[in-house]
Amino acid sequence: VRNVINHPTFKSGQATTTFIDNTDELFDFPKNRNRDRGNKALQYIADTTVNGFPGLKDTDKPYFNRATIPNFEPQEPMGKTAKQVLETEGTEGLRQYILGRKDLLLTDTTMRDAHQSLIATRMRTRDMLKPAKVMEKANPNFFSMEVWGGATFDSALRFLTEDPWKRLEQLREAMPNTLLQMLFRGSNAVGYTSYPDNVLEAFIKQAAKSGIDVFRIFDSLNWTAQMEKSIRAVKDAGKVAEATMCYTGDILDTDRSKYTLKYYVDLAKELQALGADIIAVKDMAGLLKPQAAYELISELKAHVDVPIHLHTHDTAGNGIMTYVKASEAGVDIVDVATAAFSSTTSQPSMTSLYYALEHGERTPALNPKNAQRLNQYWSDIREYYNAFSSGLKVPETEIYLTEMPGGQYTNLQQQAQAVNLGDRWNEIKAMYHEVNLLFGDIIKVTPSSKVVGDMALFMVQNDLSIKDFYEKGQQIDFPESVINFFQGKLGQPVGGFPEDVKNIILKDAPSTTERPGALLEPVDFEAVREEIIAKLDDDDVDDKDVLSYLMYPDIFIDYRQKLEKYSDLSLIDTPTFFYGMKPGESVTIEIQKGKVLFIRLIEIGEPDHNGNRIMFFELNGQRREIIVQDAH
Ligand code: 3PY
Ligand code: ZN
Repeated sequence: VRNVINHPTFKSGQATTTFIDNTDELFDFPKNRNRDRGNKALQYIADTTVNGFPGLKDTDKPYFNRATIPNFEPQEPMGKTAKQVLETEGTEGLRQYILGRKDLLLTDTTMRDAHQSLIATRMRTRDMLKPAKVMEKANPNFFSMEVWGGATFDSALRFLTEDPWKRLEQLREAMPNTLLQMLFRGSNAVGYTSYPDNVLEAFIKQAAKSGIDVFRIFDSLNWTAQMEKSIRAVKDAGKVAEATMCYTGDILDTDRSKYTLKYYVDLAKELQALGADIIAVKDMAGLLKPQAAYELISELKAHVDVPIHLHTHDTAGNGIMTYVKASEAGVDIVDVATAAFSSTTSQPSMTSLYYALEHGERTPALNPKNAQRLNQYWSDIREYYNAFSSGLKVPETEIYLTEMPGGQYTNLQQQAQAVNLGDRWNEIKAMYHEVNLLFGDIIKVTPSSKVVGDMALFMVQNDLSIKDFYEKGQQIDFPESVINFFQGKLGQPVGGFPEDVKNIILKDAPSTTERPGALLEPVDFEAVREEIIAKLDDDDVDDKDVLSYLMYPDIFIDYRQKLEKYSDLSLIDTPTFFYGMKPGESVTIEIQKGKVLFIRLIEIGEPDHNGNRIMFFELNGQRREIIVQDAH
């Protein structure tokens, strides 16, 4: 009826008796995602209970403590926060504010790199949102919180059925006085491939609008040509361009001549000339040893006048020492995580660093007691995700040889397990090192690190040695990512490609030395919107959806279909989201403020001859039956 009375023909009084029969659009009913939320949630819980969560072993739901926020005494900020400075005095004011601080400033990576590097980026928005407001009150003096970018965008859509944009906007609202920071992969944005310049620009503009203040922009080969456009776009948006140098090798090893102290100082000068507001040293694999940190930071401070922000991973166990030496050399900001999400492949612990620097000139303005209190919450949250922590349990100094990024470590291990090479992990790591040398000793960070990882897996899987590569390579088809890399699709590595290796890999395939983004046609955003609407048969597609689709086309469509089938899954508690329910168990889902679904699983029926099971639930006291196809 609503379609009829709102139709222009009807409104203008021109509808005749054939109006309904001849007007097809009257039968286009708007989708109502909220309709029948209860049944949709039950369907998700039933499916997960019977068939498990993708990628998790079939286990009974473990018992978890309920993560609650402990009491603490709110802390007063020391004058204006960095966010307030940016808002009132702009990027130049912020630069001076950072340089004028004596204390070592901190960025909290718990909600981005830390969980990316420890639990395969599986942390859900609800677990971040719950403490977000109080984190700002407990510790208002952080320089920034890294909460977005890197793999979080992909993971939210692909594994968590969440809208990454919504996460950002919710965190923005919860933390109005803190700079929010993201990791931006230069020409690869938050994906693994190059995007046209107008996509990068639109993405940055939207991210700024949705809440990002500080953009850490890197290129996976340190090729500044691929960072320039993004730096410009961030500055045009009035936000902070943190241009990044990825650190690899060892500047103090005189046998290695590629990534030297001079190389980094020259690169920093170049980034400053391109308009960097801050320069980040991104030590993604945790290779920057303490003494090297001292020398690198001292030289950078002597040669550039923008602040230096240091990022490391604690894989080898020397992270705190590296930060202490960097602090002595005058580094301005460093990245840390809450203790429960720190150490090994993640960042060093914020409270460990605090105590390492206590009573010194550069003691961070952290309230360690509050940080410890809130860490109780994070410890319980970490338990929820235990099944995804397959990484290191202890420091691994072999990383100095392997040079594998913290964010890749758990992922590659999972990839190896998926192709039944789990027990050859040590061989894979050794091969990763050999492949890196074969490729000419490249910077390894997403997506170039994935190329090295894919090749290492391929070599081990096919029992190939480097000698075999040279002898039989002409007859071998190499993985697609490796071919793309040698074609120049990720850009140009420092010192170029080794020609002999390139010929063996490419055979007759063409290659380019041009910037890949310059070869791509600009995207017509309206045409893409139409394409999505057609695929989804739903015209509820906004600018953010278009950007998500451009990053991950199939995954975005899949995400929207899951959303349609199950409704908003972010409302389900994390243990139930991953493990479903046990017979006899009750859970509650608050679908709106004050509107709560009480769910009890009564019984799981036996499968019929088609493998269908009936799941008997109680929803707000009423019996409901849900059918699930048992995929076992
Ligand atoms: C990412 O690009 O996701 C990274 O964390 C690189 O270190
Ligand atoms: Zn990192």
